[in-house]
Amino acid sequence: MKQHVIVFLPAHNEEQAIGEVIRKIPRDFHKDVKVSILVIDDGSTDRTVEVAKEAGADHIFSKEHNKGLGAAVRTGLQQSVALGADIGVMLDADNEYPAWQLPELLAPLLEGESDYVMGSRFKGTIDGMQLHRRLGNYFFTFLQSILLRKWIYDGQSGMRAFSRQAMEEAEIIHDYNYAQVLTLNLVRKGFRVTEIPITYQVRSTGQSYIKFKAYMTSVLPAIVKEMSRPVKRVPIDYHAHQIKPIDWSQLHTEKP
Ligand SMILES: Nc1nc2c(ncn2[C@@H]2O[C@H](COP(=O)(O)OP(=O)(O)OP(=O)(O)O)[C@@H](O)[C@H]2O)c(=O)[nH]1
Ligand SMILES: [Mg+2]
Repeated sequence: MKQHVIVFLPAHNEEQAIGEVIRKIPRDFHKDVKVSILVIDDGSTDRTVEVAKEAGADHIFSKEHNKGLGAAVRTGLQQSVALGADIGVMLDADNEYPAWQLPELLAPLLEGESDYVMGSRFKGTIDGMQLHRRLGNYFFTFLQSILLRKWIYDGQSGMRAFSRQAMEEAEIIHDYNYAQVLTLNLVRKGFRVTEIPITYQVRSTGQSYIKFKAYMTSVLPAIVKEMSRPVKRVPIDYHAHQIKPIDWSQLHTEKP
């Protein structure tokens, strides 16, 4: 059965980057995969929405006020389900992540091997990440590995794919961020997580959202809160998005 993939981009004042990101998203790479694009505009005050429309976004969901990245990703998951997505993909709008690797990100879902796929920068290549960012990423990734008793390479990736069931069950318990609490939530519910290597290049435009103090005072307590909550394991349909037989030649795109 044809799989409808919705790629959603959380965006706050990304007018300089979002157009290129949208144009880079491969849309016709497999006869059984349809790709649509949804922008979650988190109260942008610049031309993010206009630029996204011009570049070919199919849906725009605008929040009147800036609510934070965690809230934006929560909305992205909910709206993707509401729009009828079989698979949802979250992609940062700042042009740091390789949109061209979308088929590789989807492959474990389309093969029925995973429910939640993260693009891993530390399994792939990284261009320009500052030392303190790198250390912060190592720390929060290691913390998640310990808490889940499962080795993770990159817990803060801005490129992830979700099965429909994972989107429906995912709970993001704070508005500031999603990266860690979402993985802790889904893995504890029994969803299978996979990481694939991606190429990453630090942003050259716009403004970073990460502020050290806010990150520590919001993210650490949220991790404690998520881990103290009981969550129910979910009966998972392991083959919900499997395409049979998978035509590999169609799932390959070249780096532009
Ligand atoms: N600045 C900001 N970005 C948001 C917000 N909500 C959603 N976003 C988007 O979330 C994505 C990730 O934000 P980034 O600031 O790039 O966070 P990051 O990639 O962890 O940090 P950098 O390494 O500095 O890029 C981008 O596409 C932003 O446009 C928000 O409230 N503020
Ligand atoms: Mg970024």
